[in-house]
Amino acid sequence: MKINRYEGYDLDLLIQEAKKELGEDIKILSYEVETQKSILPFKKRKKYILFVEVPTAEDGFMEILSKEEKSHELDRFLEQIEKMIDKKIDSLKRSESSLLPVPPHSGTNTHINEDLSEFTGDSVELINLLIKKDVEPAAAKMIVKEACGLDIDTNKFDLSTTFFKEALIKGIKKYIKFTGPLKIQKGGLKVFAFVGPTGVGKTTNLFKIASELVIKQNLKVAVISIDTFKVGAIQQARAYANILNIPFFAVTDSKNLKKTLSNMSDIDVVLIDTVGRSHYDYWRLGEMKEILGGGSDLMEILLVISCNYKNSEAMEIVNRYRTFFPISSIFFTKIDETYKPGILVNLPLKSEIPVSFISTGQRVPEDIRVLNSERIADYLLGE
Ligand SMILES: Nc1nc2c(ncn2[C@@H]2O[C@H](COP(=O)(O)OP(=O)(O)O)[C@@H](O)[C@H]2O)c(=O)[nH]1
Ligand SMILES: [Mg+2]
Repeated sequence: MKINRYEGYDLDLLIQEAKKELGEDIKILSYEVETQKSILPFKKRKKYILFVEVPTAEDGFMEILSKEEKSHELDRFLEQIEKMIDKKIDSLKRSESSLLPVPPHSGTNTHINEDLSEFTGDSVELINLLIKKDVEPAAAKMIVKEACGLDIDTNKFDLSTTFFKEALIKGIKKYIKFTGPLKIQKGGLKVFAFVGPTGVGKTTNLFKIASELVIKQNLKVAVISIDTFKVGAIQQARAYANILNIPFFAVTDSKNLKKTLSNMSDIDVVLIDTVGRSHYDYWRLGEMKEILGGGSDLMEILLVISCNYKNSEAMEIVNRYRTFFPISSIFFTKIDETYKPGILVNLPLKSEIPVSFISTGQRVPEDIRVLNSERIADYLLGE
């Protein structure tokens, strides 16, 4: 017996394909389902593997095969079935483990057990919507409550506006501080340092800001990189600086940073790029604190955090970095890579650190926006 194997994401299409190839009366032996994981949870999809018997001429001759040949044929068939059963068991084991309870940070169904008894009407709907977007329940309630009044009939809180966006803006404004655009004065040196874990988008976004300042605001900008750890990272920053035709310096200690900064009399803004240190690496974070200390009185420190992070992970990063650096704002990146942007609310609300910018993609310089309450409301209400 010969077995054909068809792989694809639509079982019906696979059956059609088999029929096209082998005729209408196909014999389906079995099929397997594999759930394929993706970094994006909503992109999870099922892959099917369909096994169909191929009606060969040999099958017709089975009757005239010798007893020995028949038993060989049977052995081969049984062997194939055994293999298929083993594979099936493996795939069942795999799918069983993917059915384990989802950790609470994912936000899935967390709203079901949430006590919303003090709310009624639209406010309940809005709170549940926020929770689905991974806003922590307590934060969702605080924000929505801000836009509520007491309903006379039920004596419960309900939205005092019919517009969700308006309600959210009110709550967000109450609890989250926004720095607005960088505050820069021509002729007075300002220094901004970008810190945060590796790969969050520090270098890329520093240059988005540099481009805006140089091209649109006609300011004199210099870039200092203290990124001495990640191989190639200085080259990346240097290449961007060359394109913008702005001065670029690589610095490895605090003395050198102080000296470099003291020679910036004709510069309006210095942007400092740093190496992405693991937030668990106290030694290296301490080393970076040491170096940045060389420009401390002038400096504002932006902590760059990717919206991809789980809430608990992001909070951990903020807590660790803030023990080393006085963080002036949180700079969010990669909003385009998540559809659950609750982190935009949870992090500033819990940490009480203001937020500054949001990076919306990889394009330099266009994919960056100053973050404000309206934008956060749009992200939370977006599909
Ligand atoms: N999708 C997406 N990618 C981004 C965003 N910001 C930066 N990146 C990408 O993330 C990667 C790491 O960026 P990089 O600036 O080198 O990170 P660094 O290690 O923190 O300096 C690069 O491929 C960037 O293009 C963003 O907002 N969205
Ligand atoms: Mg970098």
